[in-house]
Amino acid sequence: MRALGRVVWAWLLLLQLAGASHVVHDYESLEAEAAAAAVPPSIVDPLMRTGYHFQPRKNWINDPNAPLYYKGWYHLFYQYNPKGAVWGNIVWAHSVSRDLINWAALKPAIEPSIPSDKYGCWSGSATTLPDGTPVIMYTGVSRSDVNYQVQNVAYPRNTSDPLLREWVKPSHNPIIVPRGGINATQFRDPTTAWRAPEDGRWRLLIGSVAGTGRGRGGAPPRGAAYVYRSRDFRRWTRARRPLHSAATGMWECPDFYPVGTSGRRAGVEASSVSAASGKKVKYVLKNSLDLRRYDYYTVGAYDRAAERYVPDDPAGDERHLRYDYGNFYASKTFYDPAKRRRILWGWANESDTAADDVAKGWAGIQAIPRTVWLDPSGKQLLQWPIEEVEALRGKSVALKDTVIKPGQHVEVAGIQTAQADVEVSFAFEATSLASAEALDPAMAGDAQRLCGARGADVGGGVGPFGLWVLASADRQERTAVFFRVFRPAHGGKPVVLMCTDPIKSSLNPNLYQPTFAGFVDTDISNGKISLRSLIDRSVVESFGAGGKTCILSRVYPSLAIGKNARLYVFNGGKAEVRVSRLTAWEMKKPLMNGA
Ligand code: DQQ
Repeated sequence: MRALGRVVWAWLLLLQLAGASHVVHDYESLEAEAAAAAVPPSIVDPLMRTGYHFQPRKNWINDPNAPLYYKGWYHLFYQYNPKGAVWGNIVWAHSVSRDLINWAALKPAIEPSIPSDKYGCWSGSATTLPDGTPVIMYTGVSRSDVNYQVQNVAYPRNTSDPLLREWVKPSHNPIIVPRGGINATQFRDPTTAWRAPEDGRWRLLIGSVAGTGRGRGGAPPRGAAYVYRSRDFRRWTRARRPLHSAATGMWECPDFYPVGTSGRRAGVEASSVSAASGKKVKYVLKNSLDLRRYDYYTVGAYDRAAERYVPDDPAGDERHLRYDYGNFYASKTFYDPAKRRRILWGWANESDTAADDVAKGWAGIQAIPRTVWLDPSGKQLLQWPIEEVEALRGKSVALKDTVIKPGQHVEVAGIQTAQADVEVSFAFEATSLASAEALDPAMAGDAQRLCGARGADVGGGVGPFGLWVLASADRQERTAVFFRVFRPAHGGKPVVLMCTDPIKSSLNPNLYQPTFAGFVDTDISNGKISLRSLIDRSVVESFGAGGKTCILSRVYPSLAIGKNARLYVFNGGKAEVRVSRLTAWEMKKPLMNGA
């Protein structure tokens, strides 16, 4: 009881610490625009504010930075504008949590204060030194005229403070500057460093471009992840060649880490991998493509002697595996020593207008943290919401062995579903695969185009089947999350498409409502597939086939708000589909930075 009291007290204290308010003063023109734009009331309705996704009390947020675990506390830093709901004045906001679900805001950890970060404290990562001290390396913008980018470090002032409230920038900053042909305006977002047990040297990556101009035939310049090495975390030298590069344009927020090949969920701490144990791991290289604003990764091998990375799939850089086929960017993983897992954080921007954001007073959330591990095939990652999120589950309803006939829908009633967690297993007769639609070869490599052409309301063979979430009672508004099965033109195994179609998600006409889609690399010949959707008022985060394909979508209903939001299972195909089991839980609101 006493212990519980202490925890509650600690939370109250932290909530007080979080109370510092900020003044909006330099967004007059946007504010005026917002006032003139007759923002639909639903956008500013507090019921549209996400309930259990990470967000501060107000204002703009983007990239998650330097997630780490220290003395019993999880820390998340993030890009934050203390002065308004659009990007600008960027500082590192700082929040702490015991469980990755309940968060308390502290004062910003890193703000412009030295010549080498005077014009911005941009993204970066944390590394835990051998004595347990975390060190942050981040990008500082040191000239405003050309966005000149350098890398700085910051250390905790007091390592006995588990909340790491104060960060000190040593006088030897900046510690990495863009020399030797590096494009100084495209040189940012250092990764967590790793140390090879054999030589004790630190390595890290910095996102950049190789060369200055465009490639042949107007191709974008090569995105590049440069390797820097150091013995003392102070003097860093660049390896001659980048770890990897590809003709994709600028690589923001690179991430590079080992994953075990056993198929188990356990994570691998990068500095624990020796030459010998390296045989039991593969590596993941992720880059955030500035040109597309999506996060792409490949799985491959790391040649430690040559300091080079080679994707297993030679066409991997063009094939574009994504963490998430929706709105998810600038992500970053960290190794959680408390539960020996690797956790992925990613930023989800709004899909409304900047004027809407100013009117709401907030913009941006972080996706629910996901555990990531290597699929047993070795070809891709699997992702699943961290188990802690299940502590928020409240009242539930279930469906069992429910047949959804072609063209039918069934309501999942009895709980509020504006803030919910839904897990569903679908089944259909394997013989119905004969009625699956033919796959247009022109779209066979482009899930998004395919879903754009064969959206949720276009009848099919096997599928579309799935969920209508955040739906109004008359279903005028609804966001469809669904699967659709295709027969490839030249035979071979059926192709499964997973889509989120928000075309009908709102009566508000001013929204960006693209369909999002990815293929699901699964064997559907047994007629079974699962779906989980985390619904949170203006976000739907979905995990297909146990986390093989993930799609996060921002939606802003105008009718399906609060108690008026409904949930349905639907089947728009010709084949009968059975819900073997569906459970939907109401989700409670955790402590969220005083929001
Ligand atoms: N956001 C940061 C940059 C990074 C970009 C600036 C990615 O460091 O490249 O806020 O969203």
